[in-house]
Amino acid sequence: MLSLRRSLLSQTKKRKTKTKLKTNKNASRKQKIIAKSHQLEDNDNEEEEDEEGFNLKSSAPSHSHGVQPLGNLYFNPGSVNSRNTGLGNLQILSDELVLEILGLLEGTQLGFLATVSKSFYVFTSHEPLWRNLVLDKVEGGFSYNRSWKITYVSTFYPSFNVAKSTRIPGLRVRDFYSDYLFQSWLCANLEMKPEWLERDNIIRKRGISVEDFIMNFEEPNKPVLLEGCMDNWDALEKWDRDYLLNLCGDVQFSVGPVKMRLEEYFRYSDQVKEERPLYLFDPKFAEKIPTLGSDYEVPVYFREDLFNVLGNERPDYRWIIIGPAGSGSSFHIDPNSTSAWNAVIRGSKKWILFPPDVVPPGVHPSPDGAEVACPVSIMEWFMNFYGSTKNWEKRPIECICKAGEVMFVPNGWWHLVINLEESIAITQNYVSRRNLLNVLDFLKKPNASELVSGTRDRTNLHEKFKNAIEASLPGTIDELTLKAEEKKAQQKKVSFWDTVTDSKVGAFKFSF
Ligand SMILES: O=C(O)CCC(=O)C(=O)O
Repeated sequence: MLSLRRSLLSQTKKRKTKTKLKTNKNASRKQKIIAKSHQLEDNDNEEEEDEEGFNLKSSAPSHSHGVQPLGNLYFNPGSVNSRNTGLGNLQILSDELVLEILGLLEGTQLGFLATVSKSFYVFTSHEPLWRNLVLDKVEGGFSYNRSWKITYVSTFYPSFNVAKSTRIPGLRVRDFYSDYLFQSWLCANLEMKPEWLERDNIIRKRGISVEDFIMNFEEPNKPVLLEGCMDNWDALEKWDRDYLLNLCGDVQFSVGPVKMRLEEYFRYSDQVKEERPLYLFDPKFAEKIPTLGSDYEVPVYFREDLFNVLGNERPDYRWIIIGPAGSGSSFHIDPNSTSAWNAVIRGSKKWILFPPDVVPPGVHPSPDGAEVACPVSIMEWFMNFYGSTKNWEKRPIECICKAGEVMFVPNGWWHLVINLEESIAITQNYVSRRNLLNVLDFLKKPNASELVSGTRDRTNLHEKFKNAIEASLPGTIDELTLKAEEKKAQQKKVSFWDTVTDSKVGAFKFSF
């Protein structure tokens, strides 16, 4: 592992993007970077390592065109930021805006612009620009080759000898300072810090009864990690790369905005070094490859799924999830107010969960709940916000979920998940009697057309679901409503007596 050592304190700007609820995009960047560029390291032989420093992955490239965080400029008196000189009149624009404008260009135009100045060379080399071009234009019909820029060239100009041109290492530009570009590179190449992984405060259970699960976890809406409840799955034994590649052949799976064959996805995930790796997340895997669906079975705790009454009209509910280390899901709440289970078949996942009444730091949902703004990447959230959860009154629940273990994610809980190694998992979202009323309430919100997901007919889902429940399980909604009202009344009573009694000693308390 390469070590980054202290050479500056640099405050970077917030990067924000808004995304639909239950999607994986994010935004907001504010941090102190304690790092030094390799360019500076060349002139500095100090050996001490800063305790707040970060470790880079061993696969990290030795530099990102020499880009340094802005704070380093102040360590080099007399130097001029070549970011500005090379941009001409555009230098007044923020890095985000420059990249936004470059994002409107075609690959050939970016190529021409790269020859204008060193600054344009660095900006036009920004990998997400090339990734967007490839994903927009070829919708999955590409074979990833070392970087998105090379992939673009080899896809659209197959006669161009990329092998020869890429033997020449990328240019390293002197005196180029940009927090935005530096952080993007840093987040793509950082190792998870051990202290981000060590907190483990989830309740683990093995072999509990369904009644126990309902009473202690599902009814009170609390997460739990269930061990041993997928031991009988064929998937646990069989699902390695060879098996899946053989079974799936040319079938295409949903990977972010595109569709990819498994072989191409693994080719990509073996080489990827980016801040937000593409994640394979496919809701139709069992329809495409029925064997995948029969290699696992729903754990006994989650067998009641009332959305089944909708037959083919039920919203998407099960996904196969495959991703390399560093891929994952940034903070979100699960769709349609459903609860979920997530079973790890290969690899391991770090989970962080906050209860419904605690919005995680750095996460900003819109008032109607339709959009969420959060940090650009999971790594960025760890760098900038994880530390602040240490002193929070309502600490998150955290754990590492390993192969063979199942996480129960109760409805309404915020959660973030990062794969610590290449992982394969199955997740299902479901509605049981415990959250039926919640789900019905959610589906009839005035902005249901924006909130409801996983189905085309968003506005009518409430009516359809309610009618289908009435037809299949007559009286269930009324019965549950009555029970909920009784519970509420009971809670009110308790809280009144709590005000006049000391519940710990069972005696009255008086206050004057
Ligand atoms: O990346 C993962 O495994 C977590 C998936 C998840 O959070 C979800 O499906 O809601």
